[in-house]
Amino acid sequence: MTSSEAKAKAKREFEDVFPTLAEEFLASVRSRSFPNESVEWIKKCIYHNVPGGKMNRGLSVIDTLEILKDGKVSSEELFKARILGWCVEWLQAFLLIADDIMDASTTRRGNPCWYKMEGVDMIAINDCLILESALYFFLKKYFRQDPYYVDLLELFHEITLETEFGQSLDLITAPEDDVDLNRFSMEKYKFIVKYKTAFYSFYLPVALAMHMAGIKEPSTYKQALDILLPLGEYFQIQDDYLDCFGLPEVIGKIGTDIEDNKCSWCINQALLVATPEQRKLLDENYGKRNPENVSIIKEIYKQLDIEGKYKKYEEESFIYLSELISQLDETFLKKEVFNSFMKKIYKRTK
Ligand code: DMA
Ligand code: MG
Ligand code: MG
Ligand code: MG
Repeated sequence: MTSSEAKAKAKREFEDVFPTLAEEFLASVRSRSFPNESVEWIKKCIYHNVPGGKMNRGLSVIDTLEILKDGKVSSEELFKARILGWCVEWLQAFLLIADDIMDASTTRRGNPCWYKMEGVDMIAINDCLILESALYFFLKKYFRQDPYYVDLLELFHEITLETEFGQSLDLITAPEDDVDLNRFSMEKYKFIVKYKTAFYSFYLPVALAMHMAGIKEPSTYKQALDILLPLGEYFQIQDDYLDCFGLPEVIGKIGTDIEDNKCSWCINQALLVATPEQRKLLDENYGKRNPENVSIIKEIYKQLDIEGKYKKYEEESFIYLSELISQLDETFLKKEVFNSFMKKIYKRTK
């Protein structure tokens, strides 16, 4: 089997677990004698929001466990790693439903955002909370008897909180109808993305696998964090670049960062080099919903070669992150955990 066939197989086996989880959760709704309309609504919400992504986060739990245990993973452990992988994907579905409402987005994964679906609207707020709660239902069902159950609970709770703090700063730095580009800086940017993205997308999947692998030393988790947070920053910079320069049919979503007045990597880079005239245009046109204002911002990004700056940043990041990984002490961890993550995201276009 070639490595891409092996990858496809691992993905298929991961996906195969999903209907079981969805069914178990729906059965728990039925067991409360809820009318069928409730079950059908929640089912539709689950199938619209949980599967269908790239599943990098979920698959990373399994990949990490296999690397940490040198491939000596029993079929029961593999199954449990897949459950944890899906818990990350359910968490992500919860975060994305809320994120799309708050960012006034229209599409996600090539479909309308959940709150944009016929008859959904603000019911989506409660729906996303249900998806969040579902992951604790799965943790209880499959991990209640394990010595690391409390560690998993604490980890999910803590990482969710870090993400919510990050989303909070992301949003208050981008008020509607109050554009003030002086609020932005690369320092603030890095702070936002560490919290809103890096913890849940990078540290969480690896830390889950580490718990399953029986790793206990807090210093080992710290070692992982010190590499995964910079990797997460790189990932969100890619996301910001793609928001503006990616193809909607490839990334599956239509960018909104300029309209939303977001403290994005692109605007921060532009602010570093804009002439006073360009700065004036940025001030006058950023954070507006009108497509004409947006195209003026994109024109300045073009003049300032933000794309070129991004390509350079991407090359430099790869070197920096590879160096960081190469320095890792492998007593309790393995460089391959991080290199495999890097491979999943380097030069991604979606
Ligand atoms: C995403 O930031 C962060 C979370 C916690 C979902 P974003 O709004 O840039 O994400 P996207 O571009 O996918 O809407
Ligand atoms: Mg968003
Ligand atoms: Mg957002
Ligand atoms: Mg984005």
